Amino acid sequence: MLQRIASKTRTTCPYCGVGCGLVVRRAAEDGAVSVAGDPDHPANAGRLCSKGSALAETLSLDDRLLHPLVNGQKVGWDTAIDLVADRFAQTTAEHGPDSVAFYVSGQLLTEDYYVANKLMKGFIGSANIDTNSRLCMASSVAGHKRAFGSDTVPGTYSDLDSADLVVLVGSNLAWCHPVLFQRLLAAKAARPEMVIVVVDPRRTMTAEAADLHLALKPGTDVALFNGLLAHLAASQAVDGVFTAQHTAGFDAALAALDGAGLAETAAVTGLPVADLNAFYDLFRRTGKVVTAYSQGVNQSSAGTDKVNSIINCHLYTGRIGRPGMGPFSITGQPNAMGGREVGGLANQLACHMELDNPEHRRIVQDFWQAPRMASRPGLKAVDLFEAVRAGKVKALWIAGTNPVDSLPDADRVRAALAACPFVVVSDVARHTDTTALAHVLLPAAAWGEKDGTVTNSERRISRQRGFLPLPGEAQPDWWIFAAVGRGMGWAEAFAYRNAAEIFAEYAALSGFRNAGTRDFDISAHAGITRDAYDSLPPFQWPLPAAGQPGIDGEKRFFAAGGFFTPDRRARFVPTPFRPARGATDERFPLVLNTGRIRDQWHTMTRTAKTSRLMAHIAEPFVELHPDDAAACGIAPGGLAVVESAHGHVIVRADITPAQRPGSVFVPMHWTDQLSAAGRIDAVVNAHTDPVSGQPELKFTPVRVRPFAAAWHGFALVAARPSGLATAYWAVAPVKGGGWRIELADTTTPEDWDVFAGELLGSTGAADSDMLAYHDGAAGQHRYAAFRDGCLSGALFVAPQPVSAARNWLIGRIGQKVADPRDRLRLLAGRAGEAGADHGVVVCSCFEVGVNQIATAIAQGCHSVEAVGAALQAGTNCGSCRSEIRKLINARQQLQNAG
Ligand SMILES: Nc1nc2c(c(=O)[nH]1)N[C@H]1C(S)=C(S)[C@@H](COP(=O)(O)OP(=O)(O)OC[C@H]3O[C@@H](n4cnc5c(=O)[nH]c(N)nc54)[C@H](O)[C@@H]3O)O[C@H]1N2
Ligand SMILES: Nc1nc2c(c(=O)[nH]1)N[C@H]1C(S)=C(S)[C@@H](COP(=O)(O)OP(=O)(O)OC[C@H]3O[C@@H](n4cnc5c(=O)[nH]c(N)nc54)[C@H](O)[C@@H]3O)O[C@H]1N2
Ligand code: SF4
Ligand SMILES: [Mo]
Repeated sequence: MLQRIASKTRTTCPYCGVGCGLVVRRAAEDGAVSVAGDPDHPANAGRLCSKGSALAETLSLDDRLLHPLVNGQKVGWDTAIDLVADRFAQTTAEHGPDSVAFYVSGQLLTEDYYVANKLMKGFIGSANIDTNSRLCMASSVAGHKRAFGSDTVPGTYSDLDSADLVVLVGSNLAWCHPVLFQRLLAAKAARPEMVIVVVDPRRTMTAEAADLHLALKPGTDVALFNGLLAHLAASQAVDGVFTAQHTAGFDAALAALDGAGLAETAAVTGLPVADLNAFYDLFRRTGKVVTAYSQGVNQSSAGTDKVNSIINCHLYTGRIGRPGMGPFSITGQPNAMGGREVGGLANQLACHMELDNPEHRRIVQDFWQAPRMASRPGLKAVDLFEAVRAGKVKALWIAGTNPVDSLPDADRVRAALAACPFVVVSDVARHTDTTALAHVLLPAAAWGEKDGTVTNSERRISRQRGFLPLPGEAQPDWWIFAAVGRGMGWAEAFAYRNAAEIFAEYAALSGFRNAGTRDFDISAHAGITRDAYDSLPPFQWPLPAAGQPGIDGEKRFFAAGGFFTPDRRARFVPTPFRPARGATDERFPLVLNTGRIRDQWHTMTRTAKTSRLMAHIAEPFVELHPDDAAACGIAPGGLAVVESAHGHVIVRADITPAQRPGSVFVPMHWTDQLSAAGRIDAVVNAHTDPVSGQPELKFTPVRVRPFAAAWHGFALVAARPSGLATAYWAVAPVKGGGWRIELADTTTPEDWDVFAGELLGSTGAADSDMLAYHDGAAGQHRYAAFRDGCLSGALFVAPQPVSAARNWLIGRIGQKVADPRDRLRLLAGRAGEAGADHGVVVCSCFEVGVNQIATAIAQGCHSVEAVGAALQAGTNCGSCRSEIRKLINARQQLQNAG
C-alpha cells in the first residue's frame, strides 16, 4: 500500500447519504487535521452539518482496533487470514455453502462491497450475504423494483430547489440530512410560495419548519396515500397520456382503494378531515411535487406498500423524472446506494442485476469466470441471525456494522452470536457490543485512511480519499476480503492491488451485455487508470461508455417512460391498507417509535469520541406526551423503564407535547459501551415486511413505568471509570477532557464517602483534597475534588434528579478554584453571577447554550438571524436553526398568552 500524506485532500463525508464533499487539510508541522465543506461539490456546495464539521475531532486512535486478534490474542495478518479462509472452506466443505454467511454494511465503500459480494456469491457459492441496508433501504428497493422494474431513484437534489410542494414522509430531514434540509429551507426562503408538508407522528424539528404537519397515527401512511389516490381519481387529476403510454395496472390499483374515502381515511390515520382535504387539494393543484421519504416509510411491516402507495400517486399524475417532481427515497448511510448498486443484499447480484434472473446470473458468472454461482437468494438479515441462532449458519463474518445494537430483538441476536461456532468481525473500534462476541477481530482502515467510492441519494458517485497513514496493522476492507478470497484458493479472481483496479472491473461489469437494458451503467469508467481514478470528480450515473445508448444528459429517469420492466411500462401496485404487525393491548398500551438525534451517528463508535457532539444530548431518553407521562406516573426529568415483551431500557424521561399521545420515542444510539441499559433494540420487535424483509423498527407495543430510584447522581470525573455497577448510568466525554456521568440506583451505598472516593479517584493522593457537604435528612450529598488547587471531579447525590448547572460545572473542570466562596459555589452546583451558566448546548459548532439564547431572545432577538448575529449560534452548519426558531416561538407564545 502506498501511504500518501497530502496537505490538501478532497474527499466525502463518512456519515449520511447526502454525501457532502469535504476539503481536508493536514498541517505539515504537526499533522493537525481540519475539515471544511468542499465548495465545488454539487451535493453541499461547501456546507456541512454538525457531524461533518466535527470530523477532525473523531480521528484519535483511542479504542481503535489496530491488530488482528484471535480470541483476544494479537496475531499476524497471515495467521488471521489463514484461520478465516480455512474455517470458511472447511465449514462449506462439511455443511454446504449456505452454512456460512457475511453480514456487511452500507458504510463499506463500493470497492469493499464489490469484493465481499463477489467472494460470497460467485466463489463460495451462497447468497448468504446481507447488509444493514436491510434495516434501512430494503423497502425502497423492493418498492422501486415493483413499480419501475429496477431499483432506480428517478430524481436529483435540484428537484427540491424547484418543487412547489415538498412532502416529507417519515423523514426527520432537519436532523438526519441537515445539509439537504438547509438547502430546502433556502429554496423556500427564495420562493416563499413553496409549501412543505411533513408526515410524521412526532412534531420533529423538521415538522417545526413545515407549513402543514400531519401527525398521523403510526403505521398508517398507506391509508393516507390511498386516500390521496382516491381523491386524485375522483377529481380527474390523472395524466391520461402518461398513464396510457407508460404505465400498467392502473385499474387494479384503483379497485384496491376500498375504504379510502375521506371519512374512513380520517378515522384510520387519526387526522382531521380538514387537514386531509388541505393536503389532498394541495397535491392535486400543484404540478411540481416531490415526495421525499425515509425510515418512517421503510422501517415498517407495510414499508414496501408505503413506498408503492406514494409512487402510485406520482405515476397517476405523471409527476416523475421531470425537474421539481417525483418520488424521492432519501438514503441513510454514506454508501447505501452504492451497496445496492453492487448488489450487497441477499437477493441481488452486482450492478443492479437480480439473483433470480437466470440471464443475469449467466452474465455475472461469465464476467467473473465464477466457479460456483449462487443460484437462489440468500437469507435476509433478521432470518440470517435466526439461522445463526438455530445453528444452520456456523461461520459468520460481520463487517462495518454493529448488529448486537442495531438489529431488532437484539438480545436474541447477542445470544445467536454467543452460540455461533465461528464469528469474525472487521471493525475500526476495539470495543463494541458486537466485537465482544468475536473469535477473530480484523482491524479495518477507517475513514481518512482508505480509498474508494460512495454513491449518495441522488446517484452521485464520489471518491473517498485517504489522507492519513494506515495506523497499526489496519487494512482496507477490500484488502481483507480479497486476502481471504486468495486464501480460499482463488488467487487470480482476487488479485487486486488497489481500489482503482476494483472500480475498473466493476464499471466494466455494469456495461457488460447491457446495451441499455439495465439502469445501472457506468461503463464509461471501465478500465479506468489509477491516475484517473485518483482525480475522479463526482459524477452521476448512468454514465455509459461512449456509443452505448444512455439516458438523457440531465441524469433523471422516466420523464418519458422507459421503465425497466419487460414492456418498459411502470406498474401501479395495489396497496390495501394493513395495520402494523404489533398491536397494543392492556399490557403494552403504548407504541414505541425509534430513530435518530441530531449529533450522534448510530451506535456512537465515532461521534461519541468528541465532547462537542455529546454536549447536545448526553443521555439516552424517552420522549412521551404529558398525558401518557401522567398516566404512567413519570415525573419531568425522572427515569423511566420502557419495556416490551422482549426487553427493557432505563432512560431519562423527556415529557413533551411534540409526541402524539399513545406514542413514545427512544433514540437508537445508546449501547452498553456508554450506558447501563440504553440498548433500545433489545426492546424492539422483529416483525418484518413480507416483501422486503425490512424490520418494523418504528412500531413496538411497550409500557412505561418509573424507575424506582432510591437516589440520583451526577458526577464529573477525570478518567472514565470502569465497571460502573449502578442500575442506571450514562457516560459522555466533556470539553477539556474528563467525563460526565448520570447515575441512579434502587439501593443506597453503605458509605457515600467510599463511593465518592472510588468514583472521583482522588482520595489519598498528597496533592488532592475533597470538599463534602451532607444533609442526611434530605438525602443530599455533594463532593468536589481538587488536585493542585484545580477542580478535578464532583459528585452530586439527591433523592430526586439532580438539578446542578451541569454545563457551568463542566466549564470549571481543570480550573483553579482558590477562593473558599467559589469552592462552596461549586458544591452548591450553581453559578454565582447571572449569565455564567450557559445551559444545555444547542449550537454545537459555537457551543452556545440554551440560557444564552433565551437571554438574547428576551433582549429583543426575535428571529433566528438576530440570534445568530448576537451569538453566532446557527451561523455555521445551521443544524440547530430549527431549535432556535422553536425557542423564539415558545417565548412569543408565552408573551401572547400573558
Ligand atoms: N444525525 C444522524 N443523521 C443520520 C443518521 C444518524 O445516525 N444520525 N443515520 C443515517 C441513516 S443510516 C438513516 S437510515 C437516516 C434516517 O433518517 P430518517 O428516516 O429521517 O430518521 P429516523 O429518525 O430514523 O426516522 C424518521 C422519522 O420517522 C418517523 N416515523 C415513525 N413512525 C412513522 C410512521 O408510521 N409514519 C411516518 N410517516 N413517520 C414515522 C419518526 O417519528 C421519525 O421522526 O438518517 C441518516 N442520517
Ligand atoms: N431501533 C432502531 N434500530 C435501527 C434503526 C432505527 O431507526 N431504529 N435504524 C437502522 C438503520 S437505518 C441502520 S443504517 C442501522 C445502523 O446500525 P449499525 O450499522 O449497526 O451502526 P453503526 O454504529 O454505524 O455501525 C458501524 C460499525 O462499523 C464500524 N466501522 C466504521 N467504519 C468502518 C470501516 O471503514 N470498516 C469497518 N469494517 N468498520 C467500520 C463502526 O465502528 C461500527 O462498529 O441501524 C438500524 N437499527
Ligand atoms: S449532511 Fe452532515 S452527516 Fe450528512 S454528509 Fe453532509 S456533513 Fe456529512
Ligand atoms: Mo440507515
